[in-house]
Amino acid sequence: MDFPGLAEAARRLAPSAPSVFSPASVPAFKIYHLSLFVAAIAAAIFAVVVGLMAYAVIKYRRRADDDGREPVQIYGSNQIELAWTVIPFLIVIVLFLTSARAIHEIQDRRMPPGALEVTVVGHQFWWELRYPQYGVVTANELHVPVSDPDHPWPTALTLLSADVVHSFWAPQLAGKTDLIPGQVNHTWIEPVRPGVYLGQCAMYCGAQHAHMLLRVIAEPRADFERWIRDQKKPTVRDPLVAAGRGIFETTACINCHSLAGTSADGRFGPNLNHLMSRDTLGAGVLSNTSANLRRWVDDPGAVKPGCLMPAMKLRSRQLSRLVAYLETLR
Ligand code: HEC
Ligand SMILES: [Cu+2]
Repeated sequence: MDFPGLAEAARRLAPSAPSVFSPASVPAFKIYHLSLFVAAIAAAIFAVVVGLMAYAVIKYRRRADDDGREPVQIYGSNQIELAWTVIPFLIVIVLFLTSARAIHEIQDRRMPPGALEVTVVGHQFWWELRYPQYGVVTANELHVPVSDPDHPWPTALTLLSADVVHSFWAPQLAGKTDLIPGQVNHTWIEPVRPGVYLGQCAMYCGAQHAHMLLRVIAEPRADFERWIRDQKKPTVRDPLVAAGRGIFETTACINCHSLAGTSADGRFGPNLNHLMSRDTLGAGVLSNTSANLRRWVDDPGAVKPGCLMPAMKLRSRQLSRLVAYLETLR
């Protein structure tokens, strides 16, 4: 049997290489074009300098009929000195003006009314993602709409930190912006192609900094709206997993995690609403399968050494029940 839908979904979900050379979002295009322009000027300077050097080396090489006397020396030439001062100066002015223009276009962009707003809070070693317009909270996987040039729908990001300095960087979508405790920073992305874009904390923040991964899922408008609707639905409460829910609610899980419809309202760890709608666990260290979920809850430090969730030392049966309950959070 053929599953065209699945193949399509796989293609859409396969993340592309997180390279600044394959931009997919409006600010990333601006940065990319600027870097090409700067590289072209640098390449032209390189070619001129190396070309003149090669010319001099070859033209004035030692020859068999050299008479051993020093050639005529030239001292002071206003023309040459003027040329090598004025030309570099003009080049610097051009580089300065083009960079200033790109920075202005990115940093001072006025967001159209209706832009999606997301608050990103950096935590040691995961990303908290809040959608104040919709009352949705999630972690590590940032769903945003694809913007269509006729109806731009950019995403305005407000960047905060709960602990130390982190940095938000999805190379295909925008330049880096730091998340600094006690300071509110802003940036924006505007993907123009659907896809999964990988990102990474770009400021060393502790033991598991390298595993503070981010996935940005840019979806066509309808898919994004469906995702929001699904996230707003109450999490399923299956009576068969009541035992697992009991374990969750009577264990320290609730002090660190929030879960709508339960007594859990901690903010130290990721919000667990619709946990199973995420592709990964632990900010990208594990794919979100039932075996991995069990591994994670059993001993997160074994998977992500130094991460701030302790091993809860549950007995195997308790763990099975708890995981069965978590698996209903679709
Ligand atoms: C001391 C606070 C703390 C306690 C207690 C705690 N957690 Fe966590 N939990 C965290 C932190 C912090 C993370 C994020 C770790 C990271 O990615 O670096 C996390 C991550 C998770 C994740 C992965 C979420 C995701 O989207 O990646 C799950 C699932 C989870 N915890 C379940 C539980 C369960 C179930 C319990 C109770 C048995 C529990 N936690 C107890 C702090 C805690
Ligand atoms: Cu970091």
